[in-house]
Amino acid sequence: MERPITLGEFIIENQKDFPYAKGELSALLSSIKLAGKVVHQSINRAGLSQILGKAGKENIQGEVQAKLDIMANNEFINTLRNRGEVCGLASEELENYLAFEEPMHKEAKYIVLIDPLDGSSNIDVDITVGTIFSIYRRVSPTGTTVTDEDFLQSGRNQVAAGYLIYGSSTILVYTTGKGVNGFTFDPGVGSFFLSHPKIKFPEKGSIYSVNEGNYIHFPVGIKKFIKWMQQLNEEENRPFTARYTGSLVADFHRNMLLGGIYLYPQGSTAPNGKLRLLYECNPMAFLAEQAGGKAIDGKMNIMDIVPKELHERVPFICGNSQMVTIAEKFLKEYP
Ligand code: AHM
Ligand code: MG
Repeated sequence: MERPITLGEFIIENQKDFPYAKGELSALLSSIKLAGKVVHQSINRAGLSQILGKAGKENIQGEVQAKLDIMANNEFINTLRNRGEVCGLASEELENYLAFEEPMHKEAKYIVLIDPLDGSSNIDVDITVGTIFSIYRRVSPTGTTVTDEDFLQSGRNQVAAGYLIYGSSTILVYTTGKGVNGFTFDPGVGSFFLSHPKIKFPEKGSIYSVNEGNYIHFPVGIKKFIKWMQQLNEEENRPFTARYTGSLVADFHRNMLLGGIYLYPQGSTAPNGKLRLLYECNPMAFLAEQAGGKAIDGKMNIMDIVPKELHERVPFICGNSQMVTIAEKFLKEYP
């Protein structure tokens, strides 16, 4: 049997797609791959190495940090800082962005935004979590300190985005704007192998993921859309199936492979929903579009939003294109 290509081989092979590339983006992706292996290892041994549980601190969003949140955050920051491709990094776990200014970062062109451990409330109960990353080229001149402008770019400017899903297998899924590919980690060999080439949403979806406990708070259009998905219509394969883990990465991954829609709408208690535009929504929107799907905030495409602040939240509806378009219609009809 032919050996599948490794992530390292794939990255190098595809480097030529970037006219300006000198291998820096490839090196950056390799750093993410490396940090991902370390986090995979820690998550797998978490119950044995006493790093489950809360850290006793809150992050900038006022959310309780798990010990693994902090561990994953440090791992990604240190790994990316140890090499010269990144000049600045913003994390869901940190109040402000970091400027990397050691001599090795002088020529660095890239900034990274990261949710180091998404769905971390699931860790202690052994449910899938993930890491989400988003990569941009800086807009300020090389060699200067990074500015707000470098981080507050619209999602359309992303040069790469992806996630690691720490599930029954650990898989790294990413895009550089030329489709979406997934690589499964073989812990015995220590390498990621191409297992999910050219991922596309199935044309029709029949799964929906939403925290229905918040139903009472949802806008009317979303309530009507949910009821529509639950109605009997054999021709359209309705009622659809509800699946919600509380880990965006897990819900997105399943919906992309099997066909479905993820919703985190606004509610009266969360006027802009819960998810963060820069660390969660933009990278998932980039992947979704590259896989033939769609992502909106209810009114516009997620990647067209111009961010105003680092930790901005937006309502998020993302998945199979047909399903998102129907949700959009309901929202227009019942604003
Ligand atoms: P986190 O980054 O603090 O883990 O929060 C994001 C997570 C998503 O992964 C998930 O879809 C959502 O929050 C679940 O929220 P809720 O528990 O309100 O349904
Ligand atoms: Mg998150």
